[in-house]
Amino acid sequence: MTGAKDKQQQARKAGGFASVKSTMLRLLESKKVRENVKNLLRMNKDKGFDCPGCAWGDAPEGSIQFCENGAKAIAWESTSRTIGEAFFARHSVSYLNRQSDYWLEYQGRLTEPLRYNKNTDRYEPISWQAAFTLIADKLNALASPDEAEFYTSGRASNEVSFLYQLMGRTFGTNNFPDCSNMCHEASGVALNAAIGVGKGTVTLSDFEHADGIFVFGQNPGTNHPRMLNTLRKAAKRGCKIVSFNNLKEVGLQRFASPQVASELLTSAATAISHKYYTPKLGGDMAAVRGMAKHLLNTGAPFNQAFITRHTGNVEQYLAQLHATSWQHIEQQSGLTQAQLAEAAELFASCNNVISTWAMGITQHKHSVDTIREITNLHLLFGQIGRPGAGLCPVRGHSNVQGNRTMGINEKPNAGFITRLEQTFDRTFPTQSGHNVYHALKALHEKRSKVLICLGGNIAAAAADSVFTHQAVRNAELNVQISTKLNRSHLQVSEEALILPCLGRTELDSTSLGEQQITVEDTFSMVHASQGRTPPASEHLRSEVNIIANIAHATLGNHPVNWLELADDNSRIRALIEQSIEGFTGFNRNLKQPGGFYLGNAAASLEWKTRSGRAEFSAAPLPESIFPMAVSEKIEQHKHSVFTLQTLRSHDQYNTTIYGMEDRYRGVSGDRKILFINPKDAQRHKLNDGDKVNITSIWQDNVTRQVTGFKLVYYDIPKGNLAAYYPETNPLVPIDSIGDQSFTPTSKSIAVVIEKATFSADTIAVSAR
Ligand SMILES: Nc1nc2c(c(=O)[nH]1)N[C@H]1C(S)=C(S)[C@@H](COP(=O)(O)OP(=O)(O)OC[C@H]3O[C@@H](n4cnc5c(=O)[nH]c(N)nc54)[C@H](O)[C@@H]3O)O[C@H]1N2
Ligand SMILES: Nc1nc2c(c(=O)[nH]1)N[C@H]1C(S)=C(S)[C@@H](COP(=O)(O)OP(=O)(O)OC[C@H]3O[C@@H](n4cnc5c(=O)[nH]c(N)nc54)[C@H](O)[C@@H]3O)O[C@H]1N2
Ligand SMILES: [Mo]
Repeated sequence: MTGAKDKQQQARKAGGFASVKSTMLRLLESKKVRENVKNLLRMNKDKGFDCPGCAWGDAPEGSIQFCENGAKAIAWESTSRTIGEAFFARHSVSYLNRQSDYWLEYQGRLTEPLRYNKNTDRYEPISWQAAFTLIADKLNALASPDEAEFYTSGRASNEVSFLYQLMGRTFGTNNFPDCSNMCHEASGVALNAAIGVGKGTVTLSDFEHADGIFVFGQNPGTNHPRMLNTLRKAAKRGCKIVSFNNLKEVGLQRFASPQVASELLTSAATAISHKYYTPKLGGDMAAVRGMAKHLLNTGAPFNQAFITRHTGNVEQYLAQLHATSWQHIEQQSGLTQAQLAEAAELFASCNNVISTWAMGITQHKHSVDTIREITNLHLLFGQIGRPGAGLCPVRGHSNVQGNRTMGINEKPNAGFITRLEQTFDRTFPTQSGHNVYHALKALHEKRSKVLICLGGNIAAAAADSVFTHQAVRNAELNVQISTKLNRSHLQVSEEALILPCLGRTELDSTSLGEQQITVEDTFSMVHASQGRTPPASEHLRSEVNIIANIAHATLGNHPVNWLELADDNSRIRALIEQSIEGFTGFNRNLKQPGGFYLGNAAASLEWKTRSGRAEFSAAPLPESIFPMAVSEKIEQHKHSVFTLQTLRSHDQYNTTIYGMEDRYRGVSGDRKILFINPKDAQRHKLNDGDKVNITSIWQDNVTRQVTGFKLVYYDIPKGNLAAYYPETNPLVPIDSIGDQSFTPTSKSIAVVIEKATFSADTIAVSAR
C-alpha cells in the first residue's frame, strides 16, 4: 500500500528538467522534428503563432515562451500521421465509436471533406462545393432559423468568429452555444453584474506590482504553465502567493522553471505558495466569506473612501457577514476559523492583491455567488483598478475571450447589435438564443435540427454523455469543422459532414498572400498569429474560408460579399474595426510588438453596471452546494455519499488525450482512476488499487454510472473524490448546472462508490 504522501513526494521531484525532457523526447521521436522545433522557437513571438495551449499572456521582452504542454499541443497538431478515404473505407462509424478518445485523435490529421453514408455506416469523400451546397440546402429548408445551432470552441480566431456570428445572425438566430458555457461563463456573469465588464481587470505587468496573489481553484502547473513562471518570479521577489485548492497540486507548491538554465541543471525549484489551503469542493464561497467576516469582526481597515466613492450595497453585504455563522462557514469550507483568519490577515496586510481563479471556482452550482464573494473582498479594500491589484479569471482556450468579444454570445448586448446593424445596414435578431445547455436540450427534443461546430468536441466535452450523445445524434445534419477525428464526428444518424481545416501552426497562403489571424489573451491583449508549417494536406482550408463559403452558399451576397472575405483576413479585420469597440486601427495595431490592449473600463474605475457603481453582492451562503432535492436524496444515503470533481491530467488538452501520464500527481499508465482519501477508503473497506463503480445521485431516476475505476490514495479532503474528465462526463447530470451560468457542475457531483465485482471495462458502453 503506497501512502498518499509518499506518492506526492515522488511526484514533487518531477517538474523542471524532467518536464522538458519528456517533451523533447517526444518531439525528437516525431518525424516532423525540424518543423516542431522551429515552431516551438517561434511560438508567441511577434512573427510566430499564438500557442494553442492556453490563454495566458506573453511577456513583451520577446523571450522564448514555451512550456511542456504547449509543446505537446504543437507536436499533436503537426503529426505526420494523416487519415483520409482509405481509413474511413476500412472503419465503420460503429467501429470507430467503440475506440477510445485517445485512439481516435491519435490516428492523425483529417485530410479531406467527408460525408456520412448511413447505408454503409461510413464516411466517404465529398467535394468542398457539394458539402457547402448540402449545408445551405438544409439550413434554408428549416422552418425557423432557430432550428440551427452554431457551436464554437475557443481556439477559433477573431476573424473566423466574427464571420461565424455574422453568418448566424444574418441567417436569423442567436443560437451560439460555445465552450465557455462549460468553462468561465460564471466569471462573465458575476463580473458583469459586479463591475460592469465580464473580463479580468489586470494585465500581465500587474503581477510585477502585486505583493499578494490569491490563486483559487486552479492548477497552473498543468493548465497554464507560463503563469507559473509569473508566479515564480513574484515569489522570488517576496510576493505572497496564497493557494486555495482542493488538492495539494505540486506545481503550486514548488516549481522549477524550464527556462532558467541554472534551475534546469540543478533541479532547484522555487517555493511558490506562501500558504496553501485545501477547502472542500465547493467550499470557496464559505472560505472567502469567513475571511471577510473575520476582518469585519476584528475591525480591519476597510477602504472607506473607495467604498463610498465607488460601490453600492455594502450595508446589505456587511449584514450578510453578520448573519452567516462560523459553524456554516467551517462546515462548508472545510477550513477552520483560525485558518481563515490567517488567510484574511494576509489579504489585509497586502498593498496590492490579485485574485486569480479557474475551473475549481466556475464549475459549481453557486459559482456566480462565489466569484461575487471574491469580488466583495476586493471591493472592501479597494483592491481593483490600480497597478498590481484586481481580478483575474484565467481563461482556458487560447482565444475563448476573443470569441466573446467578436460576438459569439447567445445573449448579445444591445450596443453590440446596434453597431453591427450600423456596419451592415440591416437588422439582426435580438432575442436570446441557445447556450450549450439549451442547444443540447433542443437537439435532444428534436426542436433543433442542424448542428454546426466550429472546432471542439461537444459530444465528449458536454455533461451527461448518454444524453449528450443522443442529442448530437438527433441532429438531421451534424457538421464538424475539425483538425482531428473525435467523438462528435461519430454521433450520427442522418446526414453528417467532416470539414477538415488548417491548424494554428500551418501556413495559410491565399491568392492574396500569407494570412494572419488574431487572438485575445486573458489580459485583453490582441495579437497576431501566423502559421508556418506546410499544411497536413493540400485539401485543407482555413476556417475563415470554410465559413465564408458556407455563408455564401446559404445567404448569397448578404450582407457582404462573403467570397471576397474568404481569402482576405485583413478585410474581415476592417469590418471588425467598424463594428466592435476597441478595434480602431486594427490592421495597423496588430503590427505592434506584443499586440495591443483593448482596454477595460473597470480597470480604470469606470463601472458599466446599471447603478454606475461596483456592486457588492449580499447573497446568502447556500445551505448546501447541491440542489435541495439532491440533498434530500443524499440524506437517505447518509455517510456514504462523496463529492466528486472531474479534472485534467497533465497529459491531455480537454478531450484530447496525449497519453496516460499524470506525472505531477504520481500517476502513470491509466486514466480510469479515482483519487480518494485513505481514511475514506478504509471506512468503506476499500484499498488502494481496488476497482470501483461510481454512480451519481440526482433528482431524476436515471442511472448514471461509470465502472472499473482504480482507487488511488491521495491527500484530498475527506468526503471528496477526484477523477479525470472526459471519462467521468457520463456522471454529470445534464440538469446539474450553475445558477445563472448554466455551466455543468463538473467540480461537485454527488456520487456513491461500490467495489466492482468484475474487472469491468465498460465505460464505453455506459457512455453510449
Ligand atoms: N495542458 C492543458 N492546458 C489547458 C487545458 C488542458 O486540458 N490541458 N485546458 C484549458 C482550458 S479550456 C481550461 S478552462 C483551463 C483549465 O484549467 P484548470 O481550472 O486549472 O483545470 P482543471 O484540471 O479542471 O483544474 C481545476 C483545479 O481546481 C481544483 N479544484 C477543483 N474543485 C475545487 C474547489 O471546489 N475549490 C478549490 N479551491 N479548488 C478546486 C482542482 O484540484 C484543480 O487543481 O486550462 C486550459 N489549459
Ligand atoms: N466533466 C468535465 N467536463 C468539462 C470540463 C471539466 O473540467 N470537466 N471542462 C469544460 C471546459 S473548461 C471546456 S473549455 C470544454 C472544452 O470543450 P471543446 O472546446 O469543445 O473541446 P476540445 O477538447 O478543446 O476540442 C478538441 C477538438 O478540437 C478540434 N481542434 C483542435 N484544434 C483545432 C483548430 O485549430 N480548429 C478546429 N476547427 N478544430 C480544432 C480537434 O478536432 C479536437 O478533437 O470542456 C468542458 N467539459
Ligand atoms: Mo475551458
